[in-house]
Order: sequence, then C-alpha cells, then structure tokens
Amino acid sequence: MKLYYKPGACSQATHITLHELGIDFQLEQVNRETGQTESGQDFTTISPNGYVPALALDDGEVLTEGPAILQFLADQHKDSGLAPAPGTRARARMQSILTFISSELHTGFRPFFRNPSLANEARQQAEAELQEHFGYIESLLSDGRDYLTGNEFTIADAYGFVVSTWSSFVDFDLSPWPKVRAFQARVNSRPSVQAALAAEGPAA
Ligand SMILES: N[C@@H](CCC(=O)N[C@@H](CS)C(=O)NCC(=O)O)C(=O)O
Repeated sequence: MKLYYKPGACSQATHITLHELGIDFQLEQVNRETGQTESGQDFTTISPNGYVPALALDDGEVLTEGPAILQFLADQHKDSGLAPAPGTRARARMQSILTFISSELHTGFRPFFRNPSLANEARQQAEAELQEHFGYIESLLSDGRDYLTGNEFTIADAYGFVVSTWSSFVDFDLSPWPKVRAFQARVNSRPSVQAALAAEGPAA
C-alpha cells in the first residue's frame, strides 16, 4: 500500500499507525503548492478532494478521510490493540474522540492555516475556540490516563498527537494544558512517531 502525505499534515497520523503496525508501505509526498505527487501525478486524479491522507491499497482502491483510514488499518490488524473491537462501547468512546479531533480540533486550526497573518479579533476568536478544544482534551486526561482513551495507545492518540503539534506552527501556547503537553511528549517518544517524523522531515 502507498500513503500520500504532506510533511506534518494530518496524514502523519496514518504514517505513525503504519509504523505501529510494522507493515510494509510506500510513501509518496504531495506538493502543497503544485498539487503534484512526487512522481508527477495530479493528486486530484488520486484523491478528488485534493487533500491528504490518501491510502492506495494493493488492489488499486484509494481510501480517503483520515479517521476512516485509521479505523480500517486498526481493524485489519485486530491484535494490534490500536482500536477496540467494532460494535463495543469502548469503540464508540474512541470514535467519539476521533470525531472530536476531526470535526472540532482539526478544523479549529483552519483559520490559522488559511490566513497565516490572522490577527486581532479574528485571531482571538480562533484562539478562543482552540482553548476550548484543548481544555476538553485536558479534561479527558485529568483522571491520570496516559492516552486519550485509557492507558493503551490507539489510533485516536496518533491523530490527537499530530493535530496538537500544529500549535507550534501557529504560535499557540499549550502551557495552560500541562496534561496535553505531557501527552504530546509521551506520544512523541514512541518509535513509530520518531520514524514518521524522520521520514517526513520538517513540515512543508
Ligand atoms: N476531512 C479530511 C481533511 C484532510 C485535511 O484537512 N488535509 C489537509 C492536511 S491536514 C490538506 O491536505 N490540506 C490541503 C493542503 O494542505 O494543501 C480528513 O480528515 O482526512
């Protein structure tokens, strides 16, 4: 299988998950400016919405939408422990967190990325939204758990970690949420994360 990615983007959660699973995969970078893949293809011919991640399977089907890809990979490798079994309450809890990350936290960063010179009232509003969202993550971690769903690392942690790292790209201070920072450091120290970061290089 092949992962289409942009360094530091949400596709990094899939990249980390592939390393967690220890399976063979290829990587192909997508250029943000040109929309071309490393091998010179127009990325919209692979992924119609033009955004990463996209995961090309060995039979040619391309899966898109990060949370769907993460759950597919975890479910294909049930023994990995990267997601609770489908249909269980534990799975619903994990999906709740994945959905929160996708629809709230991830999109909360969009105003900063879409307008790098975001300032004044618009920036304050965008920051207020992120403050609320990181407050929720902090509250999840407040019972002393190591990861977002408990004491085991799951795909929700891969995604939550990657999105939390964007705070440094947009100069958003995470120090009011010490448990979020400790979570970030804990996930960052995983070999899967170090491997993905080294392969991707700095965010482009
Ligand atoms: N709903 C999509 C959103 C994916 C998304 O926002 N991808 C971003 C990177 S995190 C992207 O490729 N944006 C276009 C760009 O950076 O050029 C998903 O969850 O997979």
